[in-house]
Amino acid sequence: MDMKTFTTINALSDHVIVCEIDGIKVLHITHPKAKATISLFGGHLLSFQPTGKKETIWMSEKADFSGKNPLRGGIPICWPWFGKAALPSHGFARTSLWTLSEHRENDHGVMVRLSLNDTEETRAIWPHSFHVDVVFEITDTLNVHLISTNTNDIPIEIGGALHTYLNIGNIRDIKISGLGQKYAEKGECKTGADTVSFEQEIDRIYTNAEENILIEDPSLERQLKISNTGHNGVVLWNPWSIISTQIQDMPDDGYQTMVCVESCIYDRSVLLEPGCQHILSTCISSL
Ligand code: TA6
Repeated sequence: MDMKTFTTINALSDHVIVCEIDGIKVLHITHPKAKATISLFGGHLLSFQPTGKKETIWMSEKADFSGKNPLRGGIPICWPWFGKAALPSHGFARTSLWTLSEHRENDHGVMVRLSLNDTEETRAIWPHSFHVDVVFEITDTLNVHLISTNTNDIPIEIGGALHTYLNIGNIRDIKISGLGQKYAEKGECKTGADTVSFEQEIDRIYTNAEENILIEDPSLERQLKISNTGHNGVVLWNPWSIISTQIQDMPDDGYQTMVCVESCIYDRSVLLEPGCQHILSTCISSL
């Protein structure tokens, strides 16, 4: 991200500074292993760049930092549901203000933990108490863990996604493997090829992905490796040209340099017993 657009507020440590953009507080992390930015609005990672490598994450230059709408790009946190299981679409976590609850650093990198608890506002949308943490480990790889805790005395059903927008050279050139062959698209179950390339909109939930998903990106001369856990599906999304022009906070040609590969719990399929936790994770490395 272009840090010129941010105003520095204060330093929390050698490697973490707090900045502000349009009233939204952002943590800017610079470490010998990597740099990253994380917004407290949405608990949202905006960028991650391992040292000596190109930016991993795609962020829309038209993203709306007013604090009223979800941020387009980065890693939006969809929670406590994915998609239109209820309203608002993708849940309320991505438009909530998270608090910084912990940060630590050593020679390997920086760890940041943000937290979210229920409020009167969230209970009006979803009538449960909860505690959610998102832990970002910024090292030469990026690890993100979304930890949901049921603080009620009844079981609750949760879903969600780490809706990662990856930065790619050109959507027409990439090839993705490791997604498996089985997917659901527009409500239909289908079987596809082992390797996916793009020539139109794709919005699928893969239900049998392998441990490692690989993106071959010849224009950026790299491979991205994504390993997800705690999920029951991997969402693959690129809106392509027509939908891109309909998405207000995305440049018309934005679809050419992004692809979403998401660690997803669809259908609110995690039943959390009282006092129990669930961890949804994604780990992204640039090879
Ligand atoms: O994860 C894919 C998806 O659910 C698509 O269907 C598409 O709508 C996308 O997310 C973006 O959703 P948003 O609400 O952020 O515009």
